[in-house]
Amino acid sequence: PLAGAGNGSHKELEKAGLLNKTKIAEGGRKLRKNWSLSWVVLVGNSLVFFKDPKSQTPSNWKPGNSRPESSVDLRGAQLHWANELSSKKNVFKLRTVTGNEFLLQSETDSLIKEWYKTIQHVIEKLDRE
Ligand code: I3P
Repeated sequence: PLAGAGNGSHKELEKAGLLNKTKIAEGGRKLRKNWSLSWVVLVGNSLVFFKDPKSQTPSNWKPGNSRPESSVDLRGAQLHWANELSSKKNVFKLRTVTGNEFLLQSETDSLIKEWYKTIQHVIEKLDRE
Protein backbone atom coordinates (compact mmCIF):
# COMPACT_ATOMS: atom_id res chain seq x y z
CA PRO A 1 0.00 0.00 0.00
CA LEU A 2 1.00 3.62 -0.49
CA ALA A 3 2.64 5.39 2.42
CA GLY A 4 0.06 7.40 4.30
CA ALA A 5 -2.87 5.30 3.14
CA GLY A 6 -5.20 3.90 5.73
CA ASN A 7 -3.56 5.80 8.56
CA GLY A 8 -6.85 6.74 10.17
CA SER A 9 -6.80 10.25 8.74
CA HIS A 10 -10.01 11.29 7.00
CA LYS A 11 -7.80 12.45 4.13
CA GLU A 12 -7.15 9.15 2.44
CA LEU A 13 -4.26 9.03 0.03
CA GLU A 14 -5.84 7.48 -3.05
CA LYS A 15 -3.10 7.69 -5.64
CA ALA A 16 0.30 9.22 -6.30
CA GLY A 17 2.64 9.34 -9.28
CA LEU A 18 4.46 11.29 -11.95
CA LEU A 19 2.51 12.99 -14.74
CA ASN A 20 3.24 15.68 -17.26
CA LYS A 21 1.23 18.74 -16.34
CA THR A 22 0.45 22.14 -17.75
CA LYS A 23 -2.01 24.76 -16.62
CA ILE A 24 -3.89 26.21 -19.60
CA ALA A 25 -6.35 28.56 -17.91
CA GLU A 26 -6.62 30.54 -14.69
CA GLY A 27 -10.06 31.76 -13.70
CA GLY A 28 -11.25 31.24 -17.27
CA ARG A 29 -8.34 33.20 -18.77
CA LYS A 30 -6.20 31.26 -21.19
CA LEU A 31 -2.54 30.74 -20.26
CA ARG A 32 0.46 29.83 -22.32
CA LYS A 33 1.33 26.15 -21.99
CA ASN A 34 4.34 25.21 -19.94
CA TRP A 35 4.58 21.44 -19.65
CA SER A 36 6.58 19.99 -16.78
CA LEU A 37 6.88 16.73 -14.93
CA SER A 38 4.93 16.89 -11.70
CA TRP A 39 4.48 14.66 -8.70
CA VAL A 40 0.70 14.32 -8.46
CA VAL A 41 -1.09 13.14 -5.34
CA LEU A 42 -4.80 12.46 -5.03
CA VAL A 43 -5.68 12.87 -1.38
CA GLY A 44 -9.19 13.35 -0.05
CA ASN A 45 -11.06 15.75 -2.34
CA SER A 46 -7.91 17.32 -3.76
CA LEU A 47 -5.37 16.77 -6.45
CA VAL A 48 -2.07 18.12 -5.13
CA PHE A 49 0.93 18.96 -7.30
CA PHE A 50 4.55 18.89 -6.15
CA LYS A 51 7.71 20.09 -7.84
CA ASP A 52 11.03 18.29 -7.78
CA PRO A 53 9.72 14.85 -8.67
CA LYS A 54 13.23 13.41 -8.43
CA SER A 55 13.14 13.49 -4.65
CA GLN A 56 9.75 11.80 -4.53
CA THR A 57 8.79 8.19 -5.02
CA PRO A 58 5.48 6.51 -4.30
CA SER A 59 7.00 4.47 -1.48
CA ASN A 60 8.54 7.37 0.44
CA TRP A 61 5.90 10.05 -0.05
CA LYS A 62 4.12 11.08 3.12
CA PRO A 63 1.55 13.82 3.52
CA GLY A 64 3.25 16.89 4.93
CA ASN A 65 6.87 16.08 4.15
CA SER A 66 7.11 18.54 1.28
CA ARG A 67 5.34 21.72 0.31
CA PRO A 68 2.83 21.48 -2.57
CA GLU A 69 3.25 23.71 -5.60
CA SER A 70 -0.51 23.91 -5.98
CA SER A 71 -3.69 22.08 -5.18
CA VAL A 72 -6.97 21.52 -6.99
CA ASP A 73 -10.35 21.07 -5.31
CA LEU A 74 -12.17 18.31 -7.20
CA ARG A 75 -15.63 19.27 -5.97
CA GLY A 76 -17.65 20.31 -9.02
CA ALA A 77 -14.68 19.73 -11.31
CA GLN A 78 -14.98 18.38 -14.84
CA LEU A 79 -12.78 15.80 -16.50
CA HIS A 80 -12.52 15.17 -20.25
CA TRP A 81 -10.16 13.38 -22.58
CA ALA A 82 -8.58 16.17 -24.62
CA ASN A 83 -6.20 14.79 -27.19
CA GLU A 84 -7.30 17.55 -29.57
CA LEU A 85 -5.70 20.10 -27.21
CA SER A 86 -2.18 18.78 -27.57
CA SER A 87 0.25 17.13 -29.95
CA LYS A 88 0.98 14.68 -27.12
CA LYS A 89 -0.96 11.45 -26.67
CA ASN A 90 -2.94 10.43 -23.58
CA VAL A 91 -4.02 13.92 -22.53
CA PHE A 92 -6.96 14.78 -20.33
CA LYS A 93 -8.26 18.12 -19.15
CA LEU A 94 -9.35 18.92 -15.63
CA ARG A 95 -11.45 22.03 -15.11
CA THR A 96 -12.22 23.36 -11.64
CA VAL A 97 -15.36 25.27 -10.61
CA THR A 98 -13.15 28.38 -10.41
CA GLY A 99 -12.24 28.10 -14.08
CA ASN A 100 -8.71 26.78 -13.68
CA GLU A 101 -7.81 24.27 -16.39
CA PHE A 102 -5.02 21.73 -16.37
CA LEU A 103 -3.84 19.21 -18.91
CA LEU A 104 -2.36 16.00 -17.55
CA GLN A 105 -0.48 13.51 -19.68
CA SER A 106 1.51 10.29 -19.57
CA GLU A 107 3.21 8.26 -22.28
CA THR A 108 1.90 5.13 -20.55
CA ASP A 109 -1.66 4.32 -21.67
CA SER A 110 -2.56 2.15 -18.68
CA LEU A 111 -1.25 4.73 -16.22
CA ILE A 112 -3.20 7.66 -17.64
CA LYS A 113 -6.38 5.55 -17.82
CA GLU A 114 -5.99 4.67 -14.13
CA TRP A 115 -5.59 8.35 -13.23
CA TYR A 116 -8.63 9.31 -15.29
CA LYS A 117 -10.75 6.60 -13.71
CA THR A 118 -9.66 7.42 -10.18
CA ILE A 119 -10.16 11.20 -10.50
CA GLN A 120 -13.54 10.68 -12.19
CA HIS A 121 -14.56 8.39 -9.34
CA VAL A 122 -13.75 11.09 -6.76
CA ILE A 123 -15.61 13.77 -8.77
CA GLU A 124 -18.69 11.55 -9.04
CA LYS A 125 -18.57 10.72 -5.34
CA LEU A 126 -18.48 14.46 -4.52
CA ASP A 127 -21.34 15.14 -6.98
CA ARG A 128 -23.52 12.71 -5.02
CA GLU A 129 -22.87 14.39 -1.66
C1 I3P B 1 4.31 25.36 -27.13
C2 I3P B 1 5.00 24.08 -26.74
C3 I3P B 1 3.99 23.09 -26.20
C4 I3P B 1 2.87 22.85 -27.22
C5 I3P B 1 2.21 24.16 -27.64
C6 I3P B 1 3.22 25.15 -28.16
O1 I3P B 1 5.26 26.25 -27.68
O2 I3P B 1 5.65 23.52 -27.83
O3 I3P B 1 4.65 21.87 -25.91
O4 I3P B 1 1.89 22.05 -26.62
O5 I3P B 1 1.28 23.86 -28.64
O6 I3P B 1 2.58 26.37 -28.44
P1 I3P B 1 6.11 27.27 -26.77
O7 I3P B 1 7.10 26.44 -26.00
O8 I3P B 1 6.76 28.18 -27.74
O9 I3P B 1 5.14 27.96 -25.85
P2 I3P B 1 1.74 20.47 -26.82
O10 I3P B 1 3.05 19.85 -26.43
O11 I3P B 1 0.64 20.10 -25.85
O12 I3P B 1 1.35 20.21 -28.22
P3 I3P B 1 -0.15 24.56 -28.82
O13 I3P B 1 0.09 26.03 -28.89
O14 I3P B 1 -0.69 23.97 -30.08
O15 I3P B 1 -0.99 24.19 -27.63
